[in-house]
Amino acid sequence: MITLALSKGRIFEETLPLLKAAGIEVLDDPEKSRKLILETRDPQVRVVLVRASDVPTYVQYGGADLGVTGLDTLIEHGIQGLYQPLDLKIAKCRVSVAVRSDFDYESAVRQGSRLRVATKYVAIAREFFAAKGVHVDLIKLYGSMELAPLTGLADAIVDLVSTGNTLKANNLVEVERIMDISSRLVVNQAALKLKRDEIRRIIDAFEGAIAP
Ligand code: PRT
Ligand code: MG
Repeated sequence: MITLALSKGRIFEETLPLLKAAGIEVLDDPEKSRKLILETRDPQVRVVLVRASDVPTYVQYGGADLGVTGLDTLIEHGIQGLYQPLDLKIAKCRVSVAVRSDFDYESAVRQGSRLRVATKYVAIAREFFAAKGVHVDLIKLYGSMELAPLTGLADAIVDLVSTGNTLKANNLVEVERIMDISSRLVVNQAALKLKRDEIRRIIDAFEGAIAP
């Protein structure tokens, strides 16, 4: 039996075509069912639904053999014990720095001011500002980062942006692009040895179905 960890929402939706190409059609709709273990057309493959930020943990410790996770989540979790054979080129976005439109980020940086930065992505933010030589106090949040500059909790946020509509709706502007993000296939290293042929078949089918 092969277990694949996915999160509900955009990763599940955007992984479906890749699964189909691998002959692994999922038989339940996670938006309609409360099941956390989903059967697929292939009796040897099941899908488990976990929080997006738990996918690397499931795969690292063997709760799942494979998983699909955003590069953002993967970097924050750390890559130990995870084989990353494929960039699936789905759920694309970027990690950016954003501030209130009336905050002069450039001069704050130029003057060497200490910045308060709220984010869910503390590892990515720490590394980015350290490389720039900007001193920051990082405030860890778990969601609704956009609210932090509006309430005075922080000067800036580090968050995911795709269309930019969320920033615009909250009177925030993107002032730096830190990195481009897409989702990655991650594989448990022990499973790759023990179930080599089955896992290789899935990797190859996914690879053949990735958008150019
Ligand atoms: O909700 P939960 O805490 O369980 O997990 P999650 O929020 O990490 O899950 P989910 O499904 O929202 O995101 C899973 C992955 O999708 C992320 O780790 C990214 O790799 C990827 N992804 C791609 C995105 C986006 N695009 C995206 N736009 N994840 C989140 N967003 C959010 C962003 O945080 C911001 O609030 O959408 C908003 C911005 O969108 P725009 O289009 O208005 O710019
Ligand atoms: Mg979310």
